Amino acid sequence: MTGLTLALSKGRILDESLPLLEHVGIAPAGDIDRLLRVPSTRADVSLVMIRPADVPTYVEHGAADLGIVGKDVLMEHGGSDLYEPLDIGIAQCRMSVAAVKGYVAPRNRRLRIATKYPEIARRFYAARGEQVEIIKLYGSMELAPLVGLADQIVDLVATGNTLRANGLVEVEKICDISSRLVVNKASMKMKHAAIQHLIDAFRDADAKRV
Ligand code: PRT
Ligand code: MG
Repeated sequence: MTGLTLALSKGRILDESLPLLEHVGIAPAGDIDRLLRVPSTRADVSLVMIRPADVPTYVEHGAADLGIVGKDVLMEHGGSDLYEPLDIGIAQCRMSVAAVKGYVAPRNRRLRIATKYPEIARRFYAARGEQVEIIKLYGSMELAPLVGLADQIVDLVATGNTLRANGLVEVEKICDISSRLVVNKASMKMKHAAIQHLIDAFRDADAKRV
């Protein structure tokens, strides 16, 4: 039997992954709040719980055969050393530029952009020929324009409540974001039948979910 290791993104993606996994016949068989490695109710599938930003690395290196991760993380990670066969449609949001309501762009200096996604931001502004200064943050981007750290932020928006609550407005959407199934390239060859079966099951589960 070919065993498969599936990497799950901890946090909000995990919350939305579990019901989908159940449709696929996979449930954790252990305490996912404490254990980093958990067997599943399917003898051929084991689970590893990982910080979202680390999922592409685990899958690229074959430490996990498959993973579930946000498109934002994949775009920021860059490269194409893994397959991305399926949009599983969970944890939907969008990547947007936001600024203080009524904000006017400075004329005498470069725009300052605060973000957890420097690569996505760099590509976005470069594509429109704007030279900007990018300030890398690890969270609470919404604060940066309020205290003069940045002119704009590049961040995820779902309901827009966080922006509104902080007096910010969405200036422009960069792209839509959802979670993806990713697969290690060697595993796709070596364990093709088992992985294809799982991809099909996820596709079915997503179709039935609505
Ligand atoms: O928190 P930690 O550093 O451990 O990891 P993480 O932030 O990467 O994990 P987590 O659990 O926050 O999950 C992030 C993943 O969920 C992202 O990679 C996205 O793919 C997905 N996702 C979907 C979101 C949102 N929706 C979302 N709304 N991630 C973050 N947000 C945040 C956003 O950054 C902003 O602060 O929620 C706020 C906006 O939400 P609204 O509804 O107020 O607009
Ligand atoms: Mg978070």
